[in-house]
Amino acid sequence: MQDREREVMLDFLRVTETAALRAAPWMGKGDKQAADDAAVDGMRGMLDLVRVRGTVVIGEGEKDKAPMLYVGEEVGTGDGPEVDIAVDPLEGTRLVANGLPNALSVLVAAERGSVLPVPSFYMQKIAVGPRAAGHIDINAPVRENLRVVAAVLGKRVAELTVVILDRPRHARLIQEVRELGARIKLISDGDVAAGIATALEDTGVDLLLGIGGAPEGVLTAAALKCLGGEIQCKLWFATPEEESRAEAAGFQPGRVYTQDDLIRTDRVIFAATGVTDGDLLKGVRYEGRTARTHSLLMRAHTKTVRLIETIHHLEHKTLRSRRR
Ligand code: VTB
Ligand code: MG
Ligand code: MG
Repeated sequence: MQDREREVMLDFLRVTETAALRAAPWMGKGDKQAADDAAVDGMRGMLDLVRVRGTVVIGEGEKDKAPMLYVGEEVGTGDGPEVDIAVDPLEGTRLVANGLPNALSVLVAAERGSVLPVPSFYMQKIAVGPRAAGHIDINAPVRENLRVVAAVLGKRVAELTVVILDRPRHARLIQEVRELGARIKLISDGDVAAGIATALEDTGVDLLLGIGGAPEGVLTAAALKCLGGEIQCKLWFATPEEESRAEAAGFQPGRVYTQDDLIRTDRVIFAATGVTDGDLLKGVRYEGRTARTHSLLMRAHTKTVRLIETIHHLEHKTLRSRRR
């Protein structure tokens, strides 16, 4: 994709901004499906305007189950660089439905063939920011990872903050981290935001631990490549059936995937826009007839991190749609 990246980056930002603006009115309405549909529709509509030959490799699922942004769908104007597109139009649908923090719209674009096309399995994950990168080991005991991360961050284990998805599958992990004395932030959803938060100053988040979505792992990997953090993931199966399906698709259970296995290039762009207020980004705010968005736009090649605040004049704007 070389330096065409510089030209298309802002267009990708428009894509996540539009998805966030479309999802935002659904905050607190208790309808996660409607929030998700709005984000998907806005994202898909806006992608039509980006000058790339894009193929969705991580999206809303299989073609027969998703009307838009399904795996294999071609997006973009059809000229320009060939790219893999990985998206979560609304990462944290339930967060929006309940008005809870850290819902994001996320898009990753990378050189064609570089994004691991992992289906919607689960992955066990450990993620940290730049200072602790190179020091973690997903196969080591939790105790060891906490000890090492605390040491490189110049803290005591008791001063670490670990984010864990609040799920029954994490009962033992939570107990273990508590026994080791670290602080925990239990989240109902949104481990992409949590993974990224480990790599940004001022979020108060040191580590992400636990099992979340595999597609979310790939999106987090792209962000951490840009930020110099590290993520290690292993596929995790809820059922033996899932395990055989993964093996049939060529995935090796037990294999450790790092950010460089999930995204095999540094030609990658990451864009995210906040939907609800969160650790990294503020959510969509309305002021009169304008809406304000906060986004993160970055690429791994130069590692430039842009925090972009945008004022949208809603009456001068059609929040693009695919449906009409
Ligand atoms: C995970 C997590 C996501 O949904 O996929 C979670 O990675 C779903 O987990 O960040 P369960 O199946 O246990 O509910 C999110 O929290 C939001 O998409
Ligand atoms: Mg989604
Ligand atoms: Mg998600």
